[in-house]
Amino acid sequence: MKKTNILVKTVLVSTMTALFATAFTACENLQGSLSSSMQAELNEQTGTASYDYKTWYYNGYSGEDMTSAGAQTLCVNFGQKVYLKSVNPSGKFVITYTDSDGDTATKSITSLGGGFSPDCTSYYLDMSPVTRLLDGVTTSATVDIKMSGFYCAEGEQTDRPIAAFVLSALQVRPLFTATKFDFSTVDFSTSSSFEIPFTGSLTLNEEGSSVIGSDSSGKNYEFSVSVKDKSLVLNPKFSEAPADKTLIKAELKGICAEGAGEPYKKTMTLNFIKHLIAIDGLEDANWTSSYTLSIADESGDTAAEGADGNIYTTDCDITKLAVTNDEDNLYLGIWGSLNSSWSDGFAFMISKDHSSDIAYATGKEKFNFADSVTFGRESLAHGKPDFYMYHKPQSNEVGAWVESDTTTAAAVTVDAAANSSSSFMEYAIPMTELAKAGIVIGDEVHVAAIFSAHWDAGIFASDVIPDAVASTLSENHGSIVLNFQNGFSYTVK
Ligand SMILES: [Ca+2]
Ligand SMILES: [Ca+2]
Repeated sequence: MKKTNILVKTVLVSTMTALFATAFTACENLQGSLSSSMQAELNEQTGTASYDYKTWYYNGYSGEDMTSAGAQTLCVNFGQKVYLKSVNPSGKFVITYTDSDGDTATKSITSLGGGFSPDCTSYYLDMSPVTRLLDGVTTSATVDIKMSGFYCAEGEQTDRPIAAFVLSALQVRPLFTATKFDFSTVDFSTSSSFEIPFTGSLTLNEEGSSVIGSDSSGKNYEFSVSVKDKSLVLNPKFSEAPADKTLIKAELKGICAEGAGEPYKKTMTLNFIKHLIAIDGLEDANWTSSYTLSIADESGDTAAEGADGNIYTTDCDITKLAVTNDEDNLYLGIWGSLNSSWSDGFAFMISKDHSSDIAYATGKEKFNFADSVTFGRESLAHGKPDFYMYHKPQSNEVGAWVESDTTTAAAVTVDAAANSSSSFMEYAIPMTELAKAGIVIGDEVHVAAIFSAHWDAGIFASDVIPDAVASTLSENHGSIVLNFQNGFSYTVK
Protein backbone atom coordinates (compact mmCIF):
# COMPACT_ATOMS: atom_id res chain seq x y z
CA MET A 1 0.00 0.00 0.00
CA LYS A 2 2.78 2.34 0.94
CA LYS A 3 4.46 1.89 -2.41
CA THR A 4 1.19 2.46 -4.26
CA ASN A 5 0.58 5.59 -2.28
CA ILE A 6 3.99 6.91 -3.12
CA LEU A 7 3.39 6.11 -6.76
CA VAL A 8 0.03 7.88 -6.72
CA LYS A 9 1.57 10.90 -5.01
CA THR A 10 4.44 10.98 -7.49
CA VAL A 11 2.04 10.81 -10.42
CA LEU A 12 -0.09 13.53 -8.88
CA VAL A 13 2.88 15.82 -8.22
CA SER A 14 4.22 15.25 -11.72
CA THR A 15 0.83 15.98 -13.21
CA MET A 16 0.44 19.14 -11.15
CA THR A 17 3.99 20.28 -11.98
CA ALA A 18 3.21 19.74 -15.65
CA LEU A 19 -0.05 21.66 -15.27
CA PHE A 20 1.71 24.58 -13.51
CA ALA A 21 4.47 24.54 -16.09
CA THR A 22 1.88 24.68 -18.86
CA ALA A 23 0.03 27.50 -17.10
CA PHE A 24 3.29 29.38 -16.48
CA THR A 25 4.41 28.95 -20.09
CA ALA A 26 0.99 30.08 -21.29
CA CYS A 27 1.22 33.15 -19.05
CA GLU A 28 4.73 33.91 -20.29
CA ASN A 29 3.53 33.52 -23.87
CA LEU A 30 0.60 35.76 -23.15
CA GLN A 31 2.92 38.41 -21.71
CA GLY A 32 5.27 38.04 -24.63
CA SER A 33 2.42 38.57 -27.04
CA LEU A 34 1.06 41.68 -25.26
CA SER A 35 1.12 44.81 -27.35
CA SER A 36 3.18 47.65 -25.93
CA SER A 37 0.00 49.54 -24.99
CA MET A 38 -1.41 46.46 -23.21
CA GLN A 39 1.94 45.99 -21.42
CA ALA A 40 1.87 49.65 -20.37
CA GLU A 41 -1.66 49.17 -19.04
CA LEU A 42 -0.60 46.05 -17.16
CA ASN A 43 2.37 47.94 -15.68
CA GLU A 44 0.09 50.79 -14.70
CA GLN A 45 -2.29 48.41 -12.98
CA THR A 46 0.52 46.53 -11.26
CA GLY A 47 2.67 49.52 -10.40
CA THR A 48 6.24 50.25 -11.49
CA ALA A 49 9.02 51.38 -9.18
CA SER A 50 10.52 54.71 -10.22
CA TYR A 51 12.78 57.53 -9.03
CA ASP A 52 12.82 60.50 -11.39
CA TYR A 53 16.00 62.26 -10.24
CA LYS A 54 19.72 61.87 -10.84
CA THR A 55 20.61 63.16 -7.37
CA TRP A 56 19.51 62.44 -3.83
CA TYR A 57 20.25 65.17 -1.27
CA TYR A 58 21.05 64.26 2.30
CA ASN A 59 20.14 66.37 5.33
CA GLY A 60 23.58 67.92 5.80
CA TYR A 61 26.08 70.45 4.51
CA SER A 62 29.34 69.65 2.75
CA GLY A 63 31.84 68.72 5.43
CA GLU A 64 29.27 67.69 8.03
CA ASP A 65 29.89 64.37 9.77
CA MET A 66 26.81 62.27 8.89
CA THR A 67 28.12 58.94 10.27
CA SER A 68 25.65 58.90 13.17
CA ALA A 69 22.90 61.06 11.66
CA GLY A 70 19.31 59.85 11.89
CA ALA A 71 17.58 57.98 9.10
CA GLN A 72 17.02 59.86 5.87
CA THR A 73 15.07 58.31 3.06
CA LEU A 74 14.82 58.18 -0.71
CA CYS A 75 11.29 58.03 -2.12
CA VAL A 76 10.71 55.19 -4.61
CA ASN A 77 7.34 55.79 -6.23
CA PHE A 78 5.13 52.87 -7.42
CA GLY A 79 2.07 54.78 -8.59
CA GLN A 80 -0.11 52.09 -6.95
CA LYS A 81 -0.57 50.66 -3.50
CA VAL A 82 2.07 48.02 -2.88
CA TYR A 83 3.12 45.64 -0.10
CA LEU A 84 6.09 43.53 0.91
CA LYS A 85 5.78 39.86 1.86
CA SER A 86 8.87 40.05 4.06
CA VAL A 87 9.77 42.77 6.56
CA ASN A 88 12.36 44.38 4.30
CA PRO A 89 12.93 44.50 0.55
CA SER A 90 15.79 42.43 -0.82
CA GLY A 91 18.55 43.91 -2.92
CA LYS A 92 21.66 45.97 -2.36
CA PHE A 93 23.46 49.29 -2.44
CA VAL A 94 26.74 49.49 -4.33
CA ILE A 95 28.39 52.69 -3.16
CA THR A 96 31.41 54.31 -4.81
CA TYR A 97 33.10 57.12 -2.87
CA THR A 98 36.43 58.70 -2.11
CA ASP A 99 37.69 57.50 1.27
CA SER A 100 39.66 59.52 3.83
CA ASP A 101 42.96 58.51 2.14
CA GLY A 102 41.74 60.03 -1.12
CA ASP A 103 41.35 56.59 -2.71
CA THR A 104 38.28 55.46 -4.61
CA ALA A 105 36.46 52.82 -2.60
CA THR A 106 33.47 50.63 -3.41
CA LYS A 107 31.19 49.08 -0.84
CA SER A 108 28.34 46.64 -1.36
CA ILE A 109 25.65 46.56 1.32
CA THR A 110 22.85 44.01 1.14
CA SER A 111 20.64 45.12 4.00
CA LEU A 112 17.82 47.37 2.81
CA GLY A 113 15.14 48.89 4.99
CA GLY A 114 12.65 51.69 5.20
CA GLY A 115 8.91 52.17 5.35
CA PHE A 116 5.86 52.94 3.25
CA SER A 117 4.35 56.35 2.59
CA PRO A 118 0.99 56.82 4.40
CA ASP A 119 -0.93 55.83 1.23
CA CYS A 120 1.43 52.88 0.56
CA THR A 121 2.11 53.98 -3.03
CA SER A 122 5.74 54.85 -2.25
CA TYR A 123 8.54 53.21 -0.30
CA TYR A 124 10.88 55.42 1.72
CA LEU A 125 14.21 53.64 1.39
CA ASP A 126 16.51 54.20 4.37
CA MET A 127 19.76 55.70 3.03
CA SER A 128 21.72 55.24 6.28
CA PRO A 129 24.07 52.66 4.71
CA VAL A 130 25.18 55.50 2.40
CA THR A 131 25.15 58.44 4.83
CA ARG A 132 27.16 56.43 7.38
CA LEU A 133 30.11 56.70 4.96
CA LEU A 134 29.89 60.52 4.84
CA ASP A 135 32.29 61.37 7.65
CA GLY A 136 32.94 65.02 6.80
CA VAL A 137 35.98 64.19 4.65
CA THR A 138 33.88 62.06 2.31
CA THR A 139 31.04 64.41 1.41
CA SER A 140 29.50 62.78 -1.66
CA ALA A 141 29.05 59.35 -3.25
CA THR A 142 27.71 57.57 -6.32
CA VAL A 143 25.26 54.76 -5.63
CA ASP A 144 23.71 51.90 -7.59
CA ILE A 145 20.54 50.51 -6.02
CA LYS A 146 18.72 47.25 -6.72
CA MET A 147 15.58 46.55 -4.70
CA SER A 148 12.83 43.92 -5.07
CA GLY A 149 10.17 42.04 -3.13
CA PHE A 150 7.20 44.35 -3.74
CA TYR A 151 3.71 43.19 -4.78
CA CYS A 152 0.71 45.01 -6.17
CA ALA A 153 -1.85 45.68 -3.40
CA GLU A 154 -4.90 46.90 -5.31
CA GLY A 155 -6.97 46.33 -8.43
CA GLU A 156 -7.08 43.34 -10.77
CA GLN A 157 -3.33 42.76 -10.51
CA THR A 158 -3.33 42.46 -6.71
CA ASP A 159 -0.59 40.07 -5.53
CA ARG A 160 1.24 40.31 -8.82
CA PRO A 161 5.01 40.81 -8.19
CA ILE A 162 6.48 44.13 -9.28
CA ALA A 163 9.68 44.20 -11.32
CA ALA A 164 12.85 45.01 -9.37
CA PHE A 165 13.73 48.67 -8.88
CA VAL A 166 17.11 49.37 -10.48
CA LEU A 167 18.85 52.73 -10.24
CA SER A 168 22.34 53.41 -11.57
CA ALA A 169 24.85 56.15 -10.76
CA LEU A 170 22.68 58.06 -8.32
CA GLN A 171 24.58 61.11 -7.09
CA VAL A 172 24.47 61.65 -3.32
CA ARG A 173 25.05 65.27 -2.31
CA PRO A 174 24.55 67.59 0.69
CA LEU A 175 21.38 69.70 0.57
CA PHE A 176 22.74 72.64 2.56
CA THR A 177 25.54 75.04 1.68
CA ALA A 178 26.23 76.13 5.29
CA THR A 179 24.55 76.27 8.69
CA LYS A 180 25.28 79.93 9.44
CA PHE A 181 24.14 82.84 7.32
CA ASP A 182 24.79 86.57 7.63
CA PHE A 183 21.88 88.89 6.98
CA SER A 184 22.11 92.66 6.74
CA THR A 185 19.60 94.81 8.61
CA VAL A 186 20.14 97.82 6.31
CA ASP A 187 16.62 99.17 5.49
CA PHE A 188 15.09 96.44 7.67
CA SER A 189 11.29 96.01 7.59
CA THR A 190 8.70 93.22 7.53
CA SER A 191 9.15 93.26 3.73
CA SER A 192 12.84 92.36 4.07
CA SER A 193 13.74 88.96 2.58
CA PHE A 194 16.52 86.75 3.86
CA GLU A 195 17.52 83.85 1.64
CA ILE A 196 19.03 80.53 2.65
CA PRO A 197 20.43 78.85 -0.47
CA PHE A 198 20.18 75.07 -1.01
CA THR A 199 21.99 72.91 -3.53
CA GLY A 200 18.81 71.19 -4.79
CA SER A 201 15.15 71.89 -5.40
CA LEU A 202 12.72 71.63 -2.51
CA THR A 203 9.19 72.29 -1.39
CA LEU A 204 7.84 73.00 2.07
CA ASN A 205 5.08 71.19 3.86
CA GLU A 206 2.75 73.07 6.18
CA GLU A 207 5.01 72.48 9.16
CA GLY A 208 7.74 74.49 7.46
CA SER A 209 5.74 77.58 6.56
CA SER A 210 6.97 79.56 9.55
CA VAL A 211 9.91 79.43 11.90
CA ILE A 212 10.55 80.80 15.37
CA GLY A 213 14.17 81.30 16.41
CA SER A 214 15.68 82.71 19.57
CA ASP A 215 18.80 84.70 20.45
CA SER A 216 21.19 84.14 23.37
CA SER A 217 18.96 86.15 25.72
CA GLY A 218 15.97 83.95 24.89
CA LYS A 219 14.14 86.58 22.85
CA ASN A 220 12.02 85.01 20.09
CA TYR A 221 11.90 86.08 16.44
CA GLU A 222 9.24 84.72 14.08
CA PHE A 223 9.57 84.49 10.30
CA SER A 224 7.22 83.34 7.57
CA VAL A 225 8.94 80.96 5.17
CA SER A 226 8.52 80.36 1.45
CA VAL A 227 10.50 78.75 -1.38
CA LYS A 228 12.07 80.64 -4.27
CA ASP A 229 14.07 78.60 -6.78
CA LYS A 230 16.60 76.65 -4.69
CA SER A 231 16.31 78.93 -1.67
CA LEU A 232 14.21 79.30 1.44
CA VAL A 233 13.04 82.87 1.86
CA LEU A 234 12.50 84.16 5.40
CA ASN A 235 10.34 87.26 5.94
CA PRO A 236 10.39 88.70 9.47
CA LYS A 237 7.08 89.02 11.29
CA PHE A 238 8.65 91.71 13.49
CA SER A 239 9.37 95.28 12.44
CA GLU A 240 12.31 96.22 14.61
CA ALA A 241 15.71 95.13 13.29
CA PRO A 242 17.70 92.79 15.55
CA ALA A 243 20.71 94.54 17.10
CA ASP A 244 24.06 94.28 15.28
CA LYS A 245 25.60 90.77 15.56
CA THR A 246 22.42 89.14 16.91
CA LEU A 247 22.72 85.36 16.50
CA ILE A 248 19.35 83.65 16.11
CA LYS A 249 19.16 79.85 16.34
CA ALA A 250 16.25 78.68 14.24
CA GLU A 251 15.02 75.18 13.40
CA LEU A 252 13.91 74.93 9.79
CA LYS A 253 11.21 72.29 9.44
CA GLY A 254 9.12 70.59 6.79
CA ILE A 255 11.84 70.73 4.13
CA CYS A 256 10.81 68.32 1.38
CA ALA A 257 13.94 67.82 -0.70
CA GLU A 258 13.47 66.62 -4.27
CA GLY A 259 13.51 62.81 -4.26
CA ALA A 260 13.58 62.44 -0.49
CA GLY A 261 10.96 60.61 1.55
CA GLU A 262 10.51 62.04 5.04
CA PRO A 263 10.91 65.87 5.30
CA TYR A 264 14.10 67.28 6.87
CA LYS A 265 14.67 69.47 9.91
CA LYS A 266 17.82 71.53 10.34
CA THR A 267 19.00 74.04 12.92
CA MET A 268 20.54 77.16 11.37
CA THR A 269 22.27 80.17 12.85
CA LEU A 270 21.05 83.48 11.44
CA ASN A 271 23.54 86.28 12.10
CA PHE A 272 22.03 89.76 11.75
CA ILE A 273 24.53 92.53 11.10
CA LYS A 274 24.10 96.27 10.61
CA HIS A 275 26.44 96.28 7.59
CA LEU A 276 25.61 95.41 3.98
CA ILE A 277 28.42 92.87 3.78
CA ALA A 278 30.13 90.58 6.31
CA ILE A 279 33.79 90.03 5.46
CA ASP A 280 33.95 86.28 5.96
CA GLY A 281 34.57 84.81 2.49
CA LEU A 282 30.89 83.88 2.10
CA GLU A 283 28.77 85.59 -0.54
CA ASP A 284 26.27 87.90 1.15
CA ALA A 285 22.89 88.33 -0.50
CA ASN A 286 23.74 92.02 -0.88
CA TRP A 287 26.48 91.23 -3.40
CA THR A 288 23.66 90.80 -5.90
CA SER A 289 21.11 93.20 -4.40
CA SER A 290 20.11 96.62 -5.68
CA TYR A 291 22.67 98.17 -3.32
CA THR A 292 25.50 96.81 -5.44
CA LEU A 293 26.94 97.65 -8.85
CA SER A 294 29.04 95.13 -10.73
CA ILE A 295 30.91 94.66 -13.97
CA ALA A 296 31.68 91.39 -15.76
CA ASP A 297 34.97 90.43 -17.39
CA GLU A 298 35.47 87.84 -20.09
CA SER A 299 36.66 84.46 -18.91
CA GLY A 300 39.65 82.91 -20.64
CA ASP A 301 41.17 86.33 -21.38
CA THR A 302 44.29 86.09 -19.27
CA ALA A 303 47.57 87.42 -20.66
CA ALA A 304 47.76 86.64 -24.36
CA GLU A 305 51.11 85.73 -25.80
CA GLY A 306 53.44 88.62 -26.53
CA ALA A 307 54.97 89.22 -29.96
CA ASP A 308 58.33 87.95 -28.77
CA GLY A 309 56.77 84.73 -27.48
CA ASN A 310 58.16 85.62 -24.10
CA ILE A 311 55.04 85.44 -22.08
CA TYR A 312 54.07 84.11 -18.73
CA THR A 313 50.64 82.72 -18.13
CA THR A 314 48.58 81.86 -15.10
CA ASP A 315 45.20 80.26 -14.67
CA CYS A 316 43.91 83.18 -12.62
CA ASP A 317 40.93 84.61 -14.44
CA ILE A 318 38.80 87.46 -13.06
CA THR A 319 35.18 87.36 -14.21
CA LYS A 320 33.41 89.96 -12.04
CA LEU A 321 34.06 92.99 -9.85
CA ALA A 322 31.39 94.51 -7.58
CA VAL A 323 31.27 97.64 -5.43
CA THR A 324 28.89 98.78 -2.72
CA ASN A 325 29.00 100.85 0.46
CA ASP A 326 27.15 101.60 3.67
CA GLU A 327 27.81 104.39 6.16
CA ASP A 328 30.87 102.63 7.61
CA ASN A 329 32.62 100.87 4.71
CA LEU A 330 33.10 100.69 0.99
CA TYR A 331 33.10 97.04 -0.13
CA LEU A 332 34.87 95.40 -3.06
CA GLY A 333 34.03 91.88 -4.25
CA ILE A 334 35.85 89.93 -6.92
CA TRP A 335 34.90 86.65 -8.64
CA GLY A 336 36.55 84.21 -11.03
CA SER A 337 39.10 81.41 -10.95
CA LEU A 338 41.22 83.36 -8.51
CA ASN A 339 44.00 80.80 -8.33
CA SER A 340 47.25 82.19 -7.01
CA SER A 341 50.59 80.81 -5.94
CA TRP A 342 53.86 82.10 -4.53
CA SER A 343 53.68 85.88 -4.23
CA ASP A 344 50.83 86.38 -6.72
CA GLY A 345 48.58 89.20 -5.72
CA PHE A 346 45.55 91.28 -6.54
CA ALA A 347 45.88 95.05 -6.84
CA PHE A 348 42.81 97.23 -6.32
CA MET A 349 42.79 100.91 -7.18
CA ILE A 350 40.18 103.60 -6.62
CA SER A 351 40.59 106.92 -8.36
CA LYS A 352 38.50 109.98 -7.74
CA ASP A 353 40.63 112.86 -8.85
CA HIS A 354 42.01 111.30 -12.05
CA SER A 355 41.12 114.32 -14.17
CA SER A 356 43.75 116.38 -12.37
CA ASP A 357 46.30 113.60 -12.53
CA ILE A 358 48.05 114.15 -15.88
CA ALA A 359 50.06 110.95 -15.74
CA TYR A 360 47.05 108.71 -15.47
CA ALA A 361 44.64 110.80 -17.48
CA THR A 362 46.90 110.65 -20.51
CA GLY A 363 47.85 107.06 -19.89
CA LYS A 364 51.57 107.79 -19.94
CA GLU A 365 52.61 106.45 -16.60
CA LYS A 366 53.66 102.83 -16.39
CA PHE A 367 52.53 100.63 -13.59
CA ASN A 368 55.60 98.47 -13.65
CA PHE A 369 55.12 94.96 -12.41
CA ALA A 370 58.71 93.98 -13.08
CA ASP A 371 59.87 95.02 -9.66
CA SER A 372 59.39 93.36 -6.34
CA VAL A 373 58.20 96.57 -4.75
CA THR A 374 55.43 97.13 -7.26
CA PHE A 375 52.87 95.73 -4.88
CA GLY A 376 53.72 98.49 -2.45
CA ARG A 377 53.10 102.17 -2.71
CA GLU A 378 56.54 102.97 -4.17
CA SER A 379 55.83 102.01 -7.76
CA LEU A 380 53.01 104.50 -7.89
CA ALA A 381 55.28 107.46 -7.22
CA HIS A 382 54.20 109.22 -10.38
CA GLY A 383 50.52 109.55 -10.84
CA LYS A 384 48.55 107.74 -8.22
CA PRO A 385 45.09 106.44 -7.61
CA ASP A 386 43.51 107.90 -4.48
CA PHE A 387 43.35 104.44 -2.92
CA TYR A 388 45.63 101.49 -3.55
CA MET A 389 45.42 98.01 -2.03
CA TYR A 390 47.15 94.71 -2.65
CA HIS A 391 46.25 91.27 -1.34
CA LYS A 392 48.41 88.15 -1.59
CA PRO A 393 46.02 85.28 -0.83
CA GLN A 394 48.78 82.69 -0.29
CA SER A 395 50.20 84.54 2.70
CA ASN A 396 46.99 86.48 3.42
CA GLU A 397 49.10 89.62 3.26
CA VAL A 398 47.12 92.81 2.75
CA GLY A 399 48.41 96.37 2.41
CA ALA A 400 46.50 99.54 1.59
CA TRP A 401 47.15 103.24 1.31
CA VAL A 402 45.16 106.38 0.68
CA GLU A 403 46.57 109.44 -1.06
CA SER A 404 46.41 112.11 1.61
CA ASP A 405 48.02 114.77 -0.57
CA THR A 406 49.97 114.76 -3.83
CA THR A 407 53.17 113.45 -2.29
CA THR A 408 52.35 111.31 0.72
CA ALA A 409 50.31 108.23 1.32
CA ALA A 410 48.82 106.97 4.56
CA ALA A 411 48.56 103.28 5.34
CA VAL A 412 45.04 102.14 6.11
CA THR A 413 43.64 98.97 7.61
CA VAL A 414 41.26 97.01 5.44
CA ASP A 415 39.46 93.74 6.02
CA ALA A 416 39.82 90.89 3.49
CA ALA A 417 38.46 87.36 3.16
CA ALA A 418 38.43 84.70 0.46
CA ASN A 419 36.19 81.67 0.11
CA SER A 420 37.66 78.19 0.34
CA SER A 421 37.52 77.49 -3.39
CA SER A 422 39.30 80.74 -4.41
CA SER A 423 36.38 81.76 -6.59
CA PHE A 424 35.36 84.78 -4.51
CA MET A 425 37.05 87.41 -2.34
CA GLU A 426 35.61 90.38 -0.47
CA TYR A 427 37.08 93.49 1.12
CA ALA A 428 35.91 96.31 3.39
CA ILE A 429 37.61 99.73 3.31
CA PRO A 430 36.58 102.08 6.14
CA MET A 431 34.82 105.23 4.90
CA THR A 432 36.77 107.19 7.54
CA GLU A 433 40.01 106.14 5.80
CA LEU A 434 38.72 106.93 2.31
CA ALA A 435 37.72 110.36 3.63
CA LYS A 436 41.44 111.04 4.20
CA ALA A 437 41.77 110.84 0.40
CA GLY A 438 38.78 113.15 0.01
CA ILE A 439 36.40 110.34 -1.03
CA VAL A 440 33.02 110.96 0.62
CA ILE A 441 29.32 110.25 -0.01
CA GLY A 442 28.19 111.64 -3.36
CA ASP A 443 31.58 111.26 -5.04
CA GLU A 444 31.97 109.36 -8.28
CA VAL A 445 35.02 107.11 -8.16
CA HIS A 446 36.59 104.80 -10.73
CA VAL A 447 37.60 101.30 -9.62
CA ALA A 448 40.02 98.84 -11.22
CA ALA A 449 41.49 95.48 -10.22
CA ILE A 450 44.52 93.65 -11.61
CA PHE A 451 45.80 90.17 -10.99
CA SER A 452 49.56 90.30 -10.86
CA ALA A 453 51.57 87.11 -10.95
CA HIS A 454 54.84 87.23 -9.07
CA TRP A 455 57.15 84.24 -9.05
CA ASP A 456 60.62 83.27 -10.18
CA ALA A 457 59.78 83.56 -13.89
CA GLY A 458 58.89 87.21 -13.49
CA ILE A 459 56.27 89.70 -12.49
CA PHE A 460 53.43 90.56 -14.80
CA ALA A 461 49.81 91.62 -15.13
CA SER A 462 47.65 88.68 -16.06
CA ASP A 463 44.05 89.89 -15.99
CA VAL A 464 42.57 93.36 -15.65
CA ILE A 465 39.03 94.49 -14.86
CA PRO A 466 37.68 96.57 -16.53
CA ASP A 467 39.80 95.70 -19.59
CA ALA A 468 39.75 99.30 -20.82
CA VAL A 469 41.83 100.46 -17.83
CA ALA A 470 44.87 98.70 -19.27
CA SER A 471 45.28 100.70 -22.42
CA THR A 472 48.70 99.23 -23.14
CA LEU A 473 50.43 96.06 -22.04
CA SER A 474 54.10 95.50 -22.79
CA GLU A 475 54.96 92.41 -24.79
CA ASN A 476 55.55 90.18 -21.82
CA HIS A 477 53.02 92.04 -19.69
CA GLY A 478 55.87 93.10 -17.41
CA SER A 479 54.57 96.65 -17.50
CA ILE A 480 51.19 98.15 -18.03
CA VAL A 481 49.72 101.58 -18.72
CA LEU A 482 46.64 102.45 -16.71
CA ASN A 483 43.95 104.94 -17.55
CA PHE A 484 41.63 105.42 -14.60
CA GLN A 485 39.14 107.36 -16.67
CA ASN A 486 38.16 103.93 -18.00
CA GLY A 487 37.75 102.48 -14.51
CA PHE A 488 34.45 101.09 -13.26
CA SER A 489 32.28 104.05 -12.28
CA TYR A 490 30.69 103.98 -8.82
CA THR A 491 29.02 106.81 -6.93
CA VAL A 492 29.45 106.56 -3.15
CA LYS A 493 25.99 106.70 -1.54
CA1 LIG B 1 30.57 87.87 3.11
CA1 LIG C 1 38.89 87.58 -17.11
